[in-house]
Amino acid sequence: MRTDYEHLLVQQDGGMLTITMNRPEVLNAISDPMLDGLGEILEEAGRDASVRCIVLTGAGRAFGSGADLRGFASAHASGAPVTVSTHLQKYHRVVRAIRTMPKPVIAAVRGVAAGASCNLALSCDMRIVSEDARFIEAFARIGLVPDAGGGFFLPRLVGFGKALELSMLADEVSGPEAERLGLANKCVPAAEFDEAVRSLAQRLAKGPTRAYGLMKELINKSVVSDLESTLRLEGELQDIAINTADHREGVAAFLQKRPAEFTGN
Ligand code: T3D
Repeated sequence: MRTDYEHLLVQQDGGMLTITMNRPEVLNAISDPMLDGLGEILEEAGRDASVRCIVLTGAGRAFGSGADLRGFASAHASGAPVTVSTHLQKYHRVVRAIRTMPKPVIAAVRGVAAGASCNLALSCDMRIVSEDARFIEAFARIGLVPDAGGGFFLPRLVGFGKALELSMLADEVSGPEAERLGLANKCVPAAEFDEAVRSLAQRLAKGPTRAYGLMKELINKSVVSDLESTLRLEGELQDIAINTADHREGVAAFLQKRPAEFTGN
């Protein structure tokens, strides 16, 4: 696994891979090297069997402040219309890598998660947040629409009306409120945050990885599908899961009254 990325720190501890967005002086505002690196690492992590859970987080006091705004004003200098949709494909590569990754991806959010950084967190499988977390769909503050997948994930996590409220008002959502709304899976006191993230990630890294991948496929597809198609897919995926070594180990462990030791196979 390559680790020398600009604006990113990459660290593997057993089956847990931690990717840290690393521009703390600008609250981890997203740069092109950061975005390209995220796409590359996540795709590689998806292929690397030694990685069984990924943690996405930010260095310093923030998760991330969204796209780096310092180049935005000069983009309009010539007066010609600006096109951003091609650039957004870099974000889409990251979102796709997270959603198609056949293993769990956790966003560990302390401090602010604004704009595209907020929406990258929403594209992860779970969000564990510190009490001091601040989620901000900041786009309305600068007259933009939610991007980086926010239009897909936000209403599915919090419902239609709340998604529009958070998008239009761009108000801050605290960590405890994020948990209450379903934006975060769990909010923990700041002093317990690092240990809570590590404990969740290590637990997932020791789980039945292939079944996790199949679960992601089932849930990803079910939110854009109908009952009949989902029931059909459930059968196809269970035919795969039931033939894994981890399934056999789980059943043996139950019958022998001992904890299961999953290998991810
Ligand atoms: O092509 C494309 O990429 C289009 C995609 C767009 C996607 C988007 O993400 S649009 C949304 C972009 N983000 C924002 O609008 C948020 C901008 N930042 C803020 O509103 C505030 O900084 C925060 C609410 C996030 C945090 O506030 P606070 O008071 O905790 O911190 P601060 O003092 O504002 O920021 C600390 C430093 O980080 C400061 O630098 P300084 O003054 O100490 O030198 C600030 O300028 C810098 N910073 C914060 N956010 C950004 C940033 N620098 C560049 N870009 C940022 N997004």
